[in-house]
Parts: sequence; C-alpha cells; structure tokens
Amino acid sequence: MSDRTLVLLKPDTVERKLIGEVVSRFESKNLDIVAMDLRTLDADTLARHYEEHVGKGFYGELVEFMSRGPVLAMVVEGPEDTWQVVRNMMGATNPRDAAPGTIRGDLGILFTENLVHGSDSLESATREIGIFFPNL
Ligand code: RTP
Ligand code: MG
Repeated sequence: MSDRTLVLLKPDTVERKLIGEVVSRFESKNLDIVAMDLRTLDADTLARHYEEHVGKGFYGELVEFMSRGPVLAMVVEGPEDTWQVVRNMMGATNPRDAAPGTIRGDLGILFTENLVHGSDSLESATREIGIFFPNL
C-alpha cells in the first residue's frame, strides 16, 4: 500500500536555490512527488499547520521565518511509512545536531532555518495534506 506525507521546503531552501538539491534527494530515494505548489504562507495557514506550537516562545520567530518568502509544498508518496522515511532523510530539528548525510545535517546551521518540514506521524500527514492540498 502506498502512503503519503507532506513536505515543505522552507523559505531558506528557496532563497538559497536549494530546491533542486532537496527535491533530487527525494527522487533519488525513489519517492514519488504527487503534488507540488510554490506559495507564500499567511498567518492563518501557519496557525493551522503549526497548531501544536501556537503560543510557544519560539512561535513568533517561526511565523516570521515561515512567511518571509515562498515555500514549496509537496505531497510525497512511497510504499510504506513515508513520513518516517522523509523524517530520517531530514535529520534532527536543529541542523547543528543533524547527522551528516541528512538534509539538515548537510545544508543547515541555524535552528530556525532548518530547510524542510515533514509530517511527524501518519495522522499529521493526513491533516497537513488536507490544509495544503484539500482537493487531493
Ligand atoms: P518541522 O515541524 O518544521 O518539520 O520541524 P520538527 O518537527 O523537526 O520540529 P518541531 O518541534 O515541530 O518545531 C517546528 C519548528 O519550530 C522551530 N523551533 N524552534 N527555538 C526552539 O526551541 C524551537 N523549537 C522548534 C524549528 O524551526 C522547527 O523546525
Ligand atoms: Mg514538527
């Protein structure tokens, strides 16, 4: 059974012209990209997407960063546990702690500017795909 997860290439990835580099990693892993959209996120969309973080100390900084330019939203599909496969490829939240070979470990340094988002469970994937691609 194939299953899907939501990936966002964050504004730093777009600004640094790393879209090709990051998309290439997912393609090399033999994951399918089944939807893709470049868009600038507003505060309402971010509050829905990051609902578990609304009100936390870092939330303001997170919204400022995530809305400062376009993100590339994608739905990525694989044979099983795709959200886990993608999270493993992303590496730890703080790029400083992320292992070499991961997207964050190879490409990032700063905590907030960590290049990618991937859903953290099957339930999150379903919920987040509904926010970004309601017609899928
Ligand atoms: P994401 O949701 O963006 O894929 O990242 P994640 O699951 O690895 O990490 P999460 O805990 O969901 O945090 C969301 C984003 O908020 C920023 N953050 N800052 N200063 C802090 O303590 C802090 N904690 C989280 C990061 O940019 C993280 O990606
Ligand atoms: Mg998260």
